[in-house]
Amino acid sequence: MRGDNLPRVSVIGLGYIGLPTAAVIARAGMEVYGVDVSRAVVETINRGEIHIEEVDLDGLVQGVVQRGLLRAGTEVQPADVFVIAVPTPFHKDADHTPDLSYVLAAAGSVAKVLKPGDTIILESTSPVGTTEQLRDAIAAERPDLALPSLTAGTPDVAIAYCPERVLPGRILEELTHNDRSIGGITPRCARKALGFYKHFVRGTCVTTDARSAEMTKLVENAYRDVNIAFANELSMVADAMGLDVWEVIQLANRHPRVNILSPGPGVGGHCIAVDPWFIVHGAPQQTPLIRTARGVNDSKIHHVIGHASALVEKHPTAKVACLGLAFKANIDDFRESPARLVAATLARRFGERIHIVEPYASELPREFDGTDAAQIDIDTALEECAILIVLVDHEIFRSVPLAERMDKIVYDTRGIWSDSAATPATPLLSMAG
Ligand code: SAJ
Repeated sequence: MRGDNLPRVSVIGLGYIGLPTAAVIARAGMEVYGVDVSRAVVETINRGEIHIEEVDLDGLVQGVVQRGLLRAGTEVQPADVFVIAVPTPFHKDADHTPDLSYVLAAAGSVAKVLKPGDTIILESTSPVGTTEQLRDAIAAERPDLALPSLTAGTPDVAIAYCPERVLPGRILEELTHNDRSIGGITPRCARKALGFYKHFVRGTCVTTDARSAEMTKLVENAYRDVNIAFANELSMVADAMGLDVWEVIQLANRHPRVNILSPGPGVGGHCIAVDPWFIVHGAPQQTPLIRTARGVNDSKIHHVIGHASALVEKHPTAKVACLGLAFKANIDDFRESPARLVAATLARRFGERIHIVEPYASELPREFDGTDAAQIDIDTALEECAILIVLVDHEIFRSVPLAERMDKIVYDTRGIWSDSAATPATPLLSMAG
């Protein structure tokens, strides 16, 4: 059971961030009540099982559920600390307007059970000013409580923003060891939240104000997006010039102050492809570089579709295997995945010639409905398909030895098979990512 003097915690949103966070907090001895709108998710967790793929998460959740430290439900219950980890997508309008409806809905349900002394922490990646909006939403519901502001006196509750910055595939490790920026609506709020994170974070926790912490998180992901865009632009330049982009990057990275990232089929996931828009939306006149980087990364997907289509058309009788649908290596997350978009477009264009290899998917996603594309395993692909299009750098693809793909026509958008270029199969063989 929970340790003495430890807070009771409620984690709202039990997805890729919320569930591991809830489990890590519970492991530190705190009693955690997780809340999710999905009854199926709640039932899965209460059985000690998980609904997402993440290294070592299954054993951890099973253990903390068995010890009675983690329970889940669909309604928010009273707690001492509320951690909100719900999605923050953007609307599909031209301005990429942030959609804060999940955050504000969570604020509404927390408001119902809030009591003096409680702490609310928003972890969802959010546009600058969201934590204050959350505070205002709670204030509207609970006029009986004094909420924090820089001008008012001592508040009844603390409200802070503390972004998660964990990498899928390394979430448990990074949740514990990464440094954290903790932004309070007031310095007192930040100190209150800091006390909570100290129970389970080993990295350094740095306090700041809520708006700076919100911006810090957006800046981290926009920085990565801009740098990936540079690599993707280089890959398209290399294609135009007939150069091997992987070799050029490898050579350039030998410079002590150059560290170019890897080109790929575009940028996916729910973070890097989304968060830069929150900065652009907040300061449209000041963000030409961030906006252009988003455009470059999106255009890379169409570049890959064009090259792959040309290759498939050039070999009209060849069977084609698209390797991977996930948005990055070794995970089962297909959200905003360029690989999924490329493969589905090829399936619509070329029908039954297209085969999909994705060890992390039990079935093909909805985009493939109505197409004749079939899901096969890597061994069948190596036996039956003459064209291999590498879209994800899963370890299982990376480990295929040259001997097994010697006679294949390869389009490697991830640069996992640098030795392929030596195979005399087609002029498109060494095509850059
Ligand atoms: N990618 C490339 N080339 C690269 C690196 C990545 O094409 O050199 C692509 C990936 O294939 C993928 C996309 O970019 O499609 C994003 O992958 P990622 O590994 O860069 O990042 P995410 O989305 O898994 O996680 C990011 C991380 N942010 C940073 O590294 C700054 C993580 O720390 C954040 O916690 C996470 O976003 C988040 O939740 O915001």
